[in-house]
Formats: sequence, structure tokens, C-alpha cells
Amino acid sequence: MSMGAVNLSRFLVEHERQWGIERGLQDLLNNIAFASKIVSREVNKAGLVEILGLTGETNVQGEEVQKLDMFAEETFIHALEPLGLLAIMTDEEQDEIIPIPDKFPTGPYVFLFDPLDGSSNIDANVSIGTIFAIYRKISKAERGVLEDCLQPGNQIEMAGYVIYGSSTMLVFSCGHGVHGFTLDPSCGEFLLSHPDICMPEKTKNFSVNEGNYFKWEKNIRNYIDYCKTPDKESGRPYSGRYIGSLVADFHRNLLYGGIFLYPGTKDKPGGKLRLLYEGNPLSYIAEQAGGAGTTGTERILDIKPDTIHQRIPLIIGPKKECDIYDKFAKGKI
Ligand code: AHM
Repeated sequence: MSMGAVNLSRFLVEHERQWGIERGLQDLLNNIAFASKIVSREVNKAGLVEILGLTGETNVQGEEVQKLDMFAEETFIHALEPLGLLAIMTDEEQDEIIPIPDKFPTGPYVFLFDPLDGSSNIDANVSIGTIFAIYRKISKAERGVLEDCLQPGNQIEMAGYVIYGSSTMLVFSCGHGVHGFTLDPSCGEFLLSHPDICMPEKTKNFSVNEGNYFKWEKNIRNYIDYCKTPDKESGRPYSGRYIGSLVADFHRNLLYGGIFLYPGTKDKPGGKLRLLYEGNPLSYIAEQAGGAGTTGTERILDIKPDTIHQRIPLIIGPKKECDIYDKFAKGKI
């Protein structure tokens, strides 16, 4: 490590005044980083130990829960609940909100997260990730209530993700651009590697599960056909790139320029992905990087959630491309 390297906590302290990042938010992010290092360690040795494999249980979404999901969930909860910073939490694996136990003090923040997204890919060594969003408690209840978890994404104080890939990276924003840190395993620190990430304006890739083609309404099919139709000026056809692991697909598109799509289907108009744990944090990051997040008819961050497990059609990418998608979705093209 060169002496010029900037680790996460120093980066936060250095920007404290300029951006007005509260100490509590800094502490929270430093502890999220700590928990993610533990998860990263387990993910990296997943092929070697018995922890791999299905537990046989199903979560509230009816999906199989893998052991590593549970490990990640517990690691984040245990790292964050004693700090006196949170009023309440909720995550993708639970059907209810997660209260802060009475033995711990509470704080002003609300923590929503997807402990290990893309976990069906674990056995194949594909990148997976943790996604999170932090809000401020709005209710009067000291320990937070459901209402605190059901805020629209435009109220996010800080959001980000950790990708457990060829290296482990933490990417976050607190409303002042998007910044990426890479875990240096030799010193155990997240070091600033990608300051001020901007999503390229030009679309290079499109990322979608095309197996759903005949399940989509005609307007969506028209857009996907558009992505594949040659056109010199816009650089089409776009390259098809789909991992099936949201954080990995999103991260690649953020760096290289691409649109990610998980539209609704005829049988599931709400799509597959969740507003609170996936749509909001990643749309927030996309917007902070100059991109956009849309359902096709509305900005993701403006949706007022009805339930903690609400699903939404999720389209995230360069701003201009999302505008084109919206026009297709509304049948205007
Ligand atoms: P998971 O919660 O079971 O991991 O599902 C979420 C994943 C996302 O990472 C990814 O974008 C999507 O599901 C892929 O779905 P599909 O296999 O239908 O293409």
C-alpha cells in the first residue's frame, strides 16, 4: 500500500465539512464496511467449507435460502444493531421489520438492505453483492415503526453496495457523487480506487433476461428489438451482457455504460426485483452518477412504497437511454 492511499474512514472525515456528512452516517458506513469484510471473507472461501449449499428453508418470497445469505444477514445485523445509530432495520430475507433489541440504544437512522443479492449464483463462483439504503427516521416512535421503512427513495441519506467479485468493492453515495473503494486484502482496508464515478452517457450494453421475451407486453419487446437493431449513429446493436446477478450487472453498466432491465411480465406486472432493497438504492447510485432509474412510467425514487417487499419493474441506465425506454413503454415509439 502506498502512503498516498486513502481509506474509507479517512475519505469520510476529509469530506465531513464539505459535504456535511454526519458522524453517525460515517460510523454506520464504517461498520457496514466492517461487516462486508467478514462476508467477503466467507464468500471467498465458500467453495472450501461446509457453509455452501441450501438450508432447505424458503424465505418470504418463496425462494430457497442459502446458508451464506443467512450468514450475511446475521453479520450485518450484529454489526449494526448495537451501535446506537439505528431506530429500525428491514431486509429482503425477513417478512417483518427488524426491531433494535431493547438492550441496545437507538439512533436516528433506518437501515434497509439485501444481505446477499444474486445468491443463486454462489455455487458457480459468480459475483454477488450486498445492497443498502439509509434513511432518517420520520416517526415519533423511539424504536422506529413500519412507516419509517416505507419512505420513497428520494429521502435516502446514503446508499450503496458491496460487490464480492474478482475483488471486493464498496460503492456508495451520500448525495455528493458516487465513490468506489476496493478492499486491499493485505491491509484489510477499503482504499479509494474509483473517485467520482460517472456513468457513461452512451449506452454500450443492454442487460436483460431475454428468456422472458414472450412474457413481456409488446412495448417492451419493441424496445429490446430496438437494442438489437443496427444503427450507426447510436452505436446499436448494443452488446447483450447479462450475468443474472444484479449488483454485478449494475456495476459493469455503471462503469462501461449500459442499461439494466427487469420489466414486468404479463403474469407478473410488478416484475421480480424489490423497490426497497434493490430498486431504490441502485437508482439513487445511478442518479448520483448521472444516470436514471425508471419503471417505464415513473421515476423509481418517487414511488411511495406500500409494503416492505413491494416489487417494481426496474430499468436503470444512462439518462437518455432510460428516456427512450420510457417512450417505448408508453407506446410513444
Ligand atoms: P435473488 O434475490 O434470488 O438473488 O434474485 C435476485 C436476482 C438479481 O440479482 C438478478 O438481477 C435477478 O434476480 C435475476 O433474475 P432472473 O434469473 O429471473 O433473470
